Amino acid sequence: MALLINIPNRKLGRLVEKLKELLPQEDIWVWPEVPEPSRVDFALVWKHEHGSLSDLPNLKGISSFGAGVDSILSDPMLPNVPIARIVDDNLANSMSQYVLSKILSHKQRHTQYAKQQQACEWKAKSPRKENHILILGAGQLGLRVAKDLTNLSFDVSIWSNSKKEVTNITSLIGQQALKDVLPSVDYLVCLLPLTLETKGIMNIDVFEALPDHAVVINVARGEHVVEQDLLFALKNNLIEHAILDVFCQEPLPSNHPYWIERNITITPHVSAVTNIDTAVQQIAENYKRVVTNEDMLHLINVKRGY
Ligand code: NDP
Ligand code: OXD
Repeated sequence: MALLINIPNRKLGRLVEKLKELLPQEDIWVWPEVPEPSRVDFALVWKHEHGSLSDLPNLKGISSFGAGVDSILSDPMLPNVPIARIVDDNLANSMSQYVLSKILSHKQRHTQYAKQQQACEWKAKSPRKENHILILGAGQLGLRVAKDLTNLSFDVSIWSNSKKEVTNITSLIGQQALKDVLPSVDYLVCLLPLTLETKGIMNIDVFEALPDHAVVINVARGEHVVEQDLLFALKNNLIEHAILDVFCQEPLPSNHPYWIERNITITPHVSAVTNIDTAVQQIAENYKRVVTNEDMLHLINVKRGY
C-alpha cells in the first residue's frame, strides 16, 4: 500500500510532512520517484503529466489536489478508477472574499480614486448603482459567493444545470434563460467546471448581449473564455472590464495581449488556493477509504465531467 503524490513543478515538502503526520505507517512517494508502482493504490494529483498514472496496476482511487478535475479528465491514458476532489470551506471562503473584493472595489470606484489621488484630485462620486450579479455555476463555490453577495444586498442570479431553491437568489437553467438574463447583468462571474459543454462559454455572443458597463470576472478556468472575443469586446466597448484569475496558459506568457489591455485586471490564479492544513485531512481520509474499499468523499461524476 502506498500513496503517490503526482504534482509536478511544486515544492511539496510541507504537504508530504503533513500527510506523514496523518498517515505515519504508510509509504508516501513523490512522482517521478515511484519505487514499486504495483504498491500504489492512491494518487494525489495536480496537473500531472498525461500517461504518468497509467502504469500503476493496482491504483484504486485518484484525488485532485484542488476543486477542479479538468486536468485529470483530459488525460487520454487515465486509469478507470474513482476520482475525488477537494471540497473545503476554506476554499469557498477564499473564493468568496476574492470575488467580493473585486466587485466591491469596482462598485465603490476604488481604482478611479487611486488614479485621482495620484493627480491630487478631489472629486467625489456616488458608488456605481449597478447591482445585478450573474454567477455561472452554483456548486460549492458559486453558491457560496452568491449567498455572500446577497447578504451585501446585491441582486444575485445563478445559472446551473439543475434548479436551486435558495432564498433571495434567482436560479436559472438552460440556454434560453441565460440569453434572456444577460442584458440585465452588471457583473458576470464564471465559476463553472471546465467541461465539453462549458469550454468557450464566455464568447462574443455573451459579450454582445451584456450591457456595455458590464464587468466579467473569470475565476474558473481560462478556457471558459474565448480570448480573441474578449479582447475584441473590450476594444470595442461591448463590455467595460474583465478581471481574470485563470488563463489557457499558466503562467500567462509575457507576450500575451492580455498584459497590455488596460481594461483587464490580472491575478496569477490565486482566488482560491488549496489550503494544505485542511485539505490533508480529506486526502488522508480518502486514502484510508480506498485502502478499505470504501467510497471516497467528494467523488466526481466522470461522465458529466465534474
Ligand atoms: P461544483 O462541481 O461544486 O459546481 C459546479 C457548478 O457548475 C454546479 O452548480 C453545476 O450545476 C454547474 N454546471 C456544470 N456544468 C454546467 C453546464 N453545462 N451548464 C450550467 N451549469 C453547469 O464546482 P465548484 O463550485 O467546487 O468549483 C467550480 C470550478 O471553480 C472548479 O471546477 C474549478 O475549475 C474552479 N476553481 C478555481 C479556483 C481558482 O483558484 N481560480 C479554485 C477552485 C476552483 P449543478 O449544480 O446543477 O450540477
Ligand atoms: C482548483 C484550482 O481547482 O485551484 O482548486 O483552480
